[in-house]
Amino acid sequence: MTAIKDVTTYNNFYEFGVRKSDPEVYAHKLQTDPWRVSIQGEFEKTAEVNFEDILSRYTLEERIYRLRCVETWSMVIPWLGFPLADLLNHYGLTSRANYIEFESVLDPDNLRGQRSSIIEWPYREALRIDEAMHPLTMIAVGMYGEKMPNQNGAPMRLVVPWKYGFKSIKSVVAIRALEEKPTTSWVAQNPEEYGFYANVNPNVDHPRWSQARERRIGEGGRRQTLMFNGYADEVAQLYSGMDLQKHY
Ligand SMILES: Nc1nc2c(c(=O)[nH]1)N[C@H]1C(S)=C(S)[C@@H](COP(=O)(O)O)O[C@H]1N2
Ligand SMILES: [Mo]
Repeated sequence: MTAIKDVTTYNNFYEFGVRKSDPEVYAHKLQTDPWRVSIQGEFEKTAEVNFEDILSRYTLEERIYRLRCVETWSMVIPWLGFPLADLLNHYGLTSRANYIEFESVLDPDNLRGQRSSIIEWPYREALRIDEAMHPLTMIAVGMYGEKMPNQNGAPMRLVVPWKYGFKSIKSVVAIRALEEKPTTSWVAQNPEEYGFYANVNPNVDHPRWSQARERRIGEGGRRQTLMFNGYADEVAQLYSGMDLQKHY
């Protein structure tokens, strides 16, 4: 596991600024209480629910996952949470639910990064329904046995371990089940550089750098990046028959 000090002081959370140190410095500005989550779209039951009410429904489990950022650094983090599928099933997906879209908090008064337009705010991400329902996909509410630090996406965030870190959207306020594929923030920002799938793939380079290797935070040297971040046995079948050079 990566040292907790590194995981909480070296972050990407552009709502607080683009420097790795910004989230830890400014995270106290994130207002997490109360925290309302909106469940919308192709569900049997839509809802506006308090984070505590979601939390009280699940027994938390610890999952130690690799996290590989598209920028080529990586970590190993012990998350606390529950499968996203359990939350989706609670509200009941309709037969038209083909994608799940997630939205982060929008609060430019407190989130200084949202006063500049590096991406279109609020931060939005999405998964195909089979990716969202996969047992490895989780909603994390804590790490290292404690509740989630603000800079890591309090009070609840997505964790999708076989995809580049930007898919694992922090501080989620809305979950929408959709029929059509939505446009996500990074795809809108630069579709040549960031794809919808964003599966970790050492054979498909970013236009500006190689994805073959990674720097594990806390280690010297570089490691070989693994296909699907090492989760190929669990997830490769989701993409059988797809050209992963095209669907990056
Ligand atoms: N809302 C939001 N979620 C986000 C980001 C962000 O800037 N804003 N950055 C992403 C990126 S690029 C990465 S690598 C991970 C980093 O998660 P960590 O800081 O907990 O390691 O969060 C992802 N989720
Ligand atoms: Mo990232």
